[in-house]
Amino acid sequence: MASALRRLKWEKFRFLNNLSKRKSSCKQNHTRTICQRKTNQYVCHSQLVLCRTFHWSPVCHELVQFKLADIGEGIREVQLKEWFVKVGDHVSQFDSICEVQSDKATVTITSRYKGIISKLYYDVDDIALVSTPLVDIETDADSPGTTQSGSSSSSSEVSSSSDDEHSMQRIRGRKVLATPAVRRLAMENKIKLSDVEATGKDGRILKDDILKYIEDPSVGKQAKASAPLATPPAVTVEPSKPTPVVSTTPIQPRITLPVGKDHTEKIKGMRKAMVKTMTEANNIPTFGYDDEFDMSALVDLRSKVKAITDEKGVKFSYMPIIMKAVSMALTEFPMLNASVDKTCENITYKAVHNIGIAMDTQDGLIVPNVKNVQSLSIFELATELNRLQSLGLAGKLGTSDLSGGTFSLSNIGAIGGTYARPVILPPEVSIGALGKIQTLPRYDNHGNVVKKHIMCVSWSADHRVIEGAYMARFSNLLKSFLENPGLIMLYLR
Ligand code: CAO
Repeated sequence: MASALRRLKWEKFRFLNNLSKRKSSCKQNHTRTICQRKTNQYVCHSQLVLCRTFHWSPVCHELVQFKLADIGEGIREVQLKEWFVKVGDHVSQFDSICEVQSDKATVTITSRYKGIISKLYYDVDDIALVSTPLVDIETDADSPGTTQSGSSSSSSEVSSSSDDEHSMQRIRGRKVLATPAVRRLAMENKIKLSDVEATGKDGRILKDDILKYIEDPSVGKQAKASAPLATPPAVTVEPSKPTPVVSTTPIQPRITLPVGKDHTEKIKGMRKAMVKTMTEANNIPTFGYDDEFDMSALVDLRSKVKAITDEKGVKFSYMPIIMKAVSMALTEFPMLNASVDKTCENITYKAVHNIGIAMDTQDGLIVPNVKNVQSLSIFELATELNRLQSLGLAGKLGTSDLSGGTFSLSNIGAIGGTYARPVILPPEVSIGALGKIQTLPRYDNHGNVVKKHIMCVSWSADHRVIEGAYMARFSNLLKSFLENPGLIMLYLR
């Protein structure tokens, strides 16, 4: 009996000795006793670490409040979806405790302590807030979470900003997969997860990977350099929306290709003429008007006529028909085939229709014109257009072909595009741009969706002398000609 009493006193002495060591290891610099005996519990108030002793024993079980760590992506609360443990269960480090769901991700929370679950703080479907306790764990004496850093510093599960850094790390654009406990282990050892080679399922970084990296950091990097990129993405953390990665530094090219030097040259030739004309054009108050024409009938007609003109060696595009129709419409709207003087005091209605065609050549934009379109047949127009086009491409157009225009067309659709904003060629007062003829769905008169060949036409006119309504009426008449090529035959002189 006396020896049993002596043994009990000895155990009490050892326990108090341990307690004083614990006090001195508290990192909060408390000057007074912070772990004090209180209804057979020892409480470190600042860290919420409960050291419970139910009997005088050399083994000190700590009751740790395991808090919901910051799981990144700005998540502040989660819904508890499933518990994997119940009160009384023994858990080891990295064992799954529960699954939580945020509006962005489903996350499995794992234990960072070894011990017995003594309390669950939430029911399934409850909302748990980040930084609040999830479970209490009565830790084993050899629990890694407590022995590694000491009881006074190990209890808080709330991630700091450096935790965030760990939880959001990415490898080559992919999110690093690791449980919060593994992230914390990495953080405590100041290891970047992106430097560690992952050997877990779906590229997950395991505790062993971190430990291996601690032993030999060079292994992780070398392995990573040769690691295949095709590792499948996250399973445990499944972001419903990709998080944009915004770089704050400009991209530096990995390969420096030889770059030429800037060089300056004189603007001359056709381009010099363009500078002068377009600068002058910019002084004209211009309005724009757009419409779409159904070219289906014309596409059909051209395909039939083309075989005949091909036999005669004449390339037959849509332009000769469009030019003829434009000329017929200009006859009804002569103000568009006119010119004004520099001060816009006089307008001259032109007797002939010399229709300029904007041409894209190596030397730049040129606008030769087909003279007397009103008097030429469509086949003659095609022949004349062929001549101007071949001379233009050869850079051999003469002054007579390039001067005397009364109205202009720009078939930008021959290159591509739907709309353009053509610029008037002074002293002319209007110009039209033709978009690409595209196959598009449209409604017919019976409300059925049908396949149509649609071309958008954009007009520009000098608003000092042309009203919008005038231009719209002209456009409507032209539209009726092009949509019903039979009408061209009817009015052709
Ligand atoms: N939509 C669909 N196809 C078109 C088209 C259009 N708007 N315009 C021409 N095409 C077709 C032609 O029918 C021809 O088809 P095929 O090979 O089946 O016969 C093919 O495209 C080539 O036509 P093209 O360009 O040789 O002949 P064109 O008479 O239609 O046009 C020209 C001649 C000089 C207007 C044109 O070649 C050109 O240079 N356009 C560019 C104009 C330009 O640069 N404008 C911008 C001015 S502002 O900077």
